[in-house]
Amino acid sequence: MTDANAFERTSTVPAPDFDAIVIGAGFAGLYALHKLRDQMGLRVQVFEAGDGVGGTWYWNQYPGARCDIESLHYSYSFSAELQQDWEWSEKYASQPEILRYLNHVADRFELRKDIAFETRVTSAVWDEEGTRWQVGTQDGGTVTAQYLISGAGNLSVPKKPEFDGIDDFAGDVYLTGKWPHEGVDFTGKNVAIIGTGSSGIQAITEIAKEAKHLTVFQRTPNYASPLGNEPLNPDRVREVKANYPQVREDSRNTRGGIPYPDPLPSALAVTPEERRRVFDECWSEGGFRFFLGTFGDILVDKAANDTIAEYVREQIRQRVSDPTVAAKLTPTDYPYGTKRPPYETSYYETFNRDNVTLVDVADAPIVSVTETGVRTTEAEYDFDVIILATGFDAMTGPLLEMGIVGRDGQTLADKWADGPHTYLGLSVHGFPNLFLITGPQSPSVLYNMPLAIEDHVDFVADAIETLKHGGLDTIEPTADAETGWVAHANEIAQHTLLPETDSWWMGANIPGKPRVCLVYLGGADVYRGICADVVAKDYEGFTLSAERERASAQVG
Ligand code: N01
Repeated sequence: MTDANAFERTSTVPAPDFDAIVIGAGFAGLYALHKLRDQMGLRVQVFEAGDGVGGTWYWNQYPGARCDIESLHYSYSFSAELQQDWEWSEKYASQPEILRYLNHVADRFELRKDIAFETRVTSAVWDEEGTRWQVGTQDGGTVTAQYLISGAGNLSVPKKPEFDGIDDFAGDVYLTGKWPHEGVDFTGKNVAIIGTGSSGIQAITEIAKEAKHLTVFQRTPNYASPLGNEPLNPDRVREVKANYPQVREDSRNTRGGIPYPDPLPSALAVTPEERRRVFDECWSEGGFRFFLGTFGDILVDKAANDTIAEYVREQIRQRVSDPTVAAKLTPTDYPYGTKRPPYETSYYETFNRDNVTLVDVADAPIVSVTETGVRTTEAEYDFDVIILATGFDAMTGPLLEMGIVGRDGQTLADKWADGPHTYLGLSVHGFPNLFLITGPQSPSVLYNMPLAIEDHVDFVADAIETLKHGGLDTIEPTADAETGWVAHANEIAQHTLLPETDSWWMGANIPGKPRVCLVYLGGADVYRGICADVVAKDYEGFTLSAERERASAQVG
C-alpha cells in the first residue's frame, strides 16, 4: 500500500494509489474488477472481508442454502465462453455449486491477485483537495482511489441478535448469515431455530432431517410456494445455450430479469376457473414464476391479492396434517408478496414430522435466551443449539457500516438518517465518484442479481470512460436529480401494497430503521430504459467536472 498523505508532502496533486477501489468480492466485486481492470486497463484494488470470494454465497453456508432463480439465468452473461463452458447440475443451484462457480470465475479471469482478503473497509472519506477517496481498512492501512465502488451486497449484514441473555447460552449459537464453513453436526441435538423467512425455511427443511428434535420459533407465517427444483434437463440446457444472447436480452426486458411470459393484466378480470388455472400452472412450474407470472395487479390491488393469498393458504392447509399447526403456518394478516416470498421444497410437510415442533411467538414473544434455552412469555424450552435465521440489516446496512464521509465532512449515516437518498440507486449527491452497485432505490433484489450487477457495473464503466475522454475526473448527481429520484421511487412504492406490511424491503425488520421502500419497484426493464436515457442525454442529472485538474492547477 502506498502513502495516502503524499499530497501533503509534495506541493502538487499526485495521482491516487488506484483508479478504483472495489468493496466486496461477490458477484458485483468480481465483475467490477474484471471489467475495469481487464477491459479498461484501470488500476483496481478489491477489499474483501472474508477469506474467499463469493459474497453472499460465501457467508450463507447454512444447510439447504440454494438460489431460487434458475441457474441458467442466475449467472454472469458478460462472457459468452463462460456461459457456454459452465455446467450447472440443477435447475436451481445449491450454495456450494454457486460458490464453486464464483471461484471458477475468480481463477479463470485471474482476479485473486487484485483482491485483498480478510480486509474489511472501515472508513471511506472524500478528500476534497486531492479529489479522491481515502479508504481505511481494519488492519490500519489507508489507500486512495479516484473511484469508490461498493459491491458490498444488499443482504450482507446480519441483524444483531435481539434476545437478552444470548451470550449466557451454554450451547452453540449460529447465524444463518454467518454460517461456519466447516459445517455443523446436528445429530442427536435438540435444536431451536428462530425465524421463518427464506433462510429459515430452507434451513428448517434440512436440519429437521438430522436433528433429534427441531423447534421452530415463528413470529410471522410466510406465503412460501414450491421451488420445483430438479436435475437440469440436458435438452433445456442445449436450447438455452444455443440462444443465450437472446435469452439474456429477453431477461433484461422483463420486470424481474427472468424471461417468464408476461402476467395476465388482472386477477379480477378473469373467471374463477381461469384464475385457478393460472395459479395452478405457475405454482407447479415453481420458483419466481408464481410471484411474477400470474396477474399484473396482485401487488397493487388488495382484492386481486386476496385471490392469490387464499390460493396459497389453501395449499398450506392441504399439506399440513394437524389443522392447528396448519392454522399457525397460514398467513392471514398481510397480503401475499408484500414480504419477499420464500420458495420451498417440502417445507410444510416438515411440520408433519414427529421431531419438529412449531412455536408461535407472535402472541407469546421470546423474552430472553437463558443458559439452557429460550424463554417466551408462556414457557421455557431447553436446547443444545440455537440458530438465528432472523434476517439482515438490508440494503443500507452494509453501506452505513463502512464509515463513508462525503463532501464537507458529511457522513452517509447523517445524510440517510431518514432513509436512503440516491440518484438511480447508484450514486449520492455530496459523494462524488461513489458508485453503489445494486444500491437502495435501484431494482436490486427484485432484478435477477447477476444481471442487475452487470448493468450497474457497465453503467459505471461507461461513466468513467466518458470522464476520461472529456478530460474530467468527477461525477456526482445533482441535488435536484436525487430529490426527483427519491420522490419517483417512493411514489411508485405508494401505489403498491408493500408499504403497509412490515418487511425488510421497507426497512421494518430493524428497530428504529426509517420505514422507506428500499427497492425500486418500477421494474428492471423500465429502470434500464431510464438509465439508458440518462446516458443518452449526456448523463442528465449528473455533474461531470475536472476538479482534480483544477486543484492541480491551483497547487502548481
Ligand atoms: O431474513 P428475513 P432471511 N423474534 O428477514 C424473524 C434472501 N434470501 O435471512 O417476519 C422472532 O426474510 C422474522 O419474523 P418477522 C431473500 O431475499 C434468499 O430469511 O419479522 N422472530 C422472519 O421470520 C430473503 O428475503 C434466499 O415477524 C424474529 C425471520 O426472522 C432475504 O435474503 C435464501 C425476530 C427473518 O426473515 C432475507 O431472508 C435466503 C425476533 N426478534 C435468503 N427477528 C434464496 O433462496 C426476526 N425474526 C435465494
